[in-house]
This record gives sequence, C-alpha cells and structure tokens, in this order.
Amino acid sequence: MPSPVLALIPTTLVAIVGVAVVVAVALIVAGLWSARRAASLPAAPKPTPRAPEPKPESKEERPLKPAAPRPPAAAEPPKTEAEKKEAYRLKKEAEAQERERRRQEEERRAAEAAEEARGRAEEEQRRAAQARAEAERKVQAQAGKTLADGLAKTRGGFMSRLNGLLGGSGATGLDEHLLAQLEELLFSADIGVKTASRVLEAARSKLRRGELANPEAVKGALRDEIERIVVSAGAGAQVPAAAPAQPEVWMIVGVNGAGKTTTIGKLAAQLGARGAKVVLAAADTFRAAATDQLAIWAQRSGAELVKGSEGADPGSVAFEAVKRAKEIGASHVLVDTAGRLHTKAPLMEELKKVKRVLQKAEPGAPQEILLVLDATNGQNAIAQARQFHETLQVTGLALTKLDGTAKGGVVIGISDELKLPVRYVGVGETVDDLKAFEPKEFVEALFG
Ligand SMILES: Nc1nc2c(ncn2[C@@H]2O[C@H](COP(=O)(O)OP(=O)(O)OP(=O)(O)O)[C@@H](O)[C@H]2O)c(=O)[nH]1
Ligand SMILES: [Mg+2]
Repeated sequence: MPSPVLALIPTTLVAIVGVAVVVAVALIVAGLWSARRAASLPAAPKPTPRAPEPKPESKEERPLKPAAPRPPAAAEPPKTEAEKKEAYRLKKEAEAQERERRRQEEERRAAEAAEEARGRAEEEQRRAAQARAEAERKVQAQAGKTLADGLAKTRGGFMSRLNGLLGGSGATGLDEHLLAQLEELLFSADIGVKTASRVLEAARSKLRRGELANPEAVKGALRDEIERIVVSAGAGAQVPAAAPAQPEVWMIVGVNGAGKTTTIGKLAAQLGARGAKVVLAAADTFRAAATDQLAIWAQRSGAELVKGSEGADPGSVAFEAVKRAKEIGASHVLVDTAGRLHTKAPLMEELKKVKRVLQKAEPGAPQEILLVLDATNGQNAIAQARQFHETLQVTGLALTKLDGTAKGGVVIGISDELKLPVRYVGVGETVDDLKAFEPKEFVEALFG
C-alpha cells in the first residue's frame, strides 16, 4: 500500500507544471503582442535632405517670381489616397508655376529683342537720312552751276585778256598795233586759226568802213561775229516728241574718256525726270566695267538696261535694245559705244557697222549720232570731230568738261569749221550739269 506522501507527489507535480505552462504561454502572448504593436506604429520621421536652392546663373536667368515650393522629396511614398492626391496636386501646381515662369521669361526676352531691333532700325534710318541729306546738299551745291559758272575758266583766260586789250586803260585808240595784238590773242584762244582769221577779218572790215569808233566797239564786233558763227551752226538740244510713234535712237560716240557714258547717264536722268521711258544699250562691250558704269546710271535714272556679255558684238546689243524699246513703248534708246581713237580705221569701221544695224532695227534710226568731245582737248577736239563726222555723219555734238578748262573757245571753232550744232555742254559731274546748249546764252556767258 503506497504511503500518503507518495500519493501526494504526482498531484503537486501536475499543478506546478500546469502553472509553469500557463506563465510561459502568457509571456509568449505578451511578447508577440508588443512586437506586433511596435510593427504597426509609424517609423520616426527621418530628416529630409534640403533641396539645393537653384542658384541664378546670371541676372538674365533670375526668375521673376520665386520658384514655387517643390513638394518635399518623400522619404516614403504616400500611403493613403488623400496623400497621393495632395502630392499630385502639388506636383501639378509646381509644373504650372514653372511653365508660367518660363513664359514670362520668354516674353521678357522677346520684348528686349524687339526693343533692340527697333533701336537698330531707328539708328539705320537716321544714318540713311543723314546720308541722303548730305548727298542732296552736295547736289544742291552743284545744281546751281550755270553755263556762266562752267565758262568761268574760259572767261578768266581768253576773255579777260580780250577785256584787258579792248576795255582796259591801255586801249587808247584803234590802230594796226592793236589789231596785231588782237590777232595774236585770238590765235591762242583755241578757236582755231581759220575761225580766228574770220573773226578778225570781220572786225577789220568794219574798222575800214569806219564803223568802229573805239575799242569797246571792236569788242562788240567780235561778239556779233562769234554769235553769228555759233547760231548758224544750228539749233541747240533737240526737244523730243512727248510720245513718239517709234523710239528715237541716239548713238553716242567719241574718243576714250570723253564723257560718253556720263553724258548718257545725265540724259537718261533728265529724260526720266520728264516721264520719258528710256532704254540704255550697253554696246561698249569692250570692258565689263563699262556696262557696270551704265548699269548704275540706269538704276539711278529708272531706265532699262540692255546688255551683252563682255566681248559681245556691239551691234547685236544695239539691235536688242531697239527691239526691247519697241516692246515696252520706250521713247528713247541711248546707245553707249566704246571709246576709240578717231585715227584707228578698223575701230571706226566697227562704229559704221553699229549704225547699219540700228538702221536695220528701225527705219530712220539712228535719229541722232551724238559726238561727245572733251573741251579740255582744245584744238584736238576739232580734229576728232572732223574724223568722226567723215565716218559717221555726226548730227550733233556734246562738249564736256567746260568747267575744267579755259579752252571754251573751242565751241566757236567747231561750230565754224564743221557747221555741226552743239546740242549739250557739260559743266560738272552732276545730272543738272549737262546743259542744253543755247548759242546766245553761250555768247552772253562768254562776254559777260
Ligand atoms: N568735270 C566734269 N567731268 C566730267 C564731265 N563729263 C564727264 N566727266 C568725267 O569724265 C570722266 C570720264 O567720263 P566717262 O563718261 O566715263 O567717259 P567715256 O567717254 O564713257 O569713257 P570711255 O567709255 O572709257 O571711252 C568721268 O570721271 C566723268 O565724271 C563734265 O562735264 N565735267
Ligand atoms: Mg564709257
């Protein structure tokens, strides 16, 4: 039979083990609960790194408004819907502000560029106006040049010596000695020996008839004779019909550098100013620069230019120009030709050919063969005129550069010897310095 103590042992043991199990379970449960709780709590916020402030690179780059606050870089994506929406809203708002900032910046730059362009345009306009005013001032300064101005050097030479002889205090009476002095003066006055003799003879015969009472009267007699010679050589500049049925063709000829192209340019400008439609024929195909020079005049005067390539046949350029003038209903064709020595026969033949081509291009053309003579050539201009006239049957003369010479008396010699009308005289380089020649005005300007 078991003792009662032994009987108690299993019961006690069971109780102890039971308590221990309960305590252990309780501890485990408590541990698990606290661990879960800890896991469900939000993590302590980490400090967000500060986004570096955008440094403006320069004054230009500085935004007009402070940049919109960007949403802080989320350490973690938002968890809730509301937070997501808020973050999205902030992002959109920042983008919109950035767009606005860029728009304003572009607007500012465009305004600055427009202002700069306006300033530049104003400056250019101011400069152009200044240049125009200066050019105008120069033209005005020269536009007043009259035939008398142009003849100033001639008056100062031949005429002042004549006045000294006949009008000065030294002129006391009329005798052979005075006539001899007069003869010498006239012979050296570029009017040519023949003409000088003719003028002197007229004065001498009046003297013999007792028509000249004093030196002043001798001067009057010389003046009358000179006027008779110049007037009888023919009319001055032709006045072209307002609307001719067919274009008038003028062929311009002369030695090198006489002033042909310049005279054509001035004529084109004067005709253009009167409303005439003009065609310029660049038949000086000898040098490319000759065409360029004429092209500038065409542009200035509003005339149309017909040209060929360098070395092209001058006749074909002239022909094309007449054809073009008919097409556009032009009133004038001015044909520029290459300068040539009047003594070079083959070159003079070439001019004959151009004339023939013009005759074919239009019946009656060329209506004018204008010989341009440089007045500074003096007596040589008369020799040139004779040769050109013989080859081409010149119809009129233009005497250039009278302003630069004391040899204006050459006009008298040419008129007398060749009986060719002086149509124009050049007294300077501007358009208005080409004057229609008026014989009486010339004599008036010469004698004063
Ligand atoms: N002072 C002055 N100069 C003139 C006058 N006519 C022309 N000239 C000048 O004379 C120079 C020669 O003129 P151009 O028209 O080229 O002469 P060109 O006869 O066509 O010459 P080539 O074609 O080489 O034969 C230029 O510098 C002209 O400005 C004038 O009446 N007075
Ligand atoms: Mg020329």
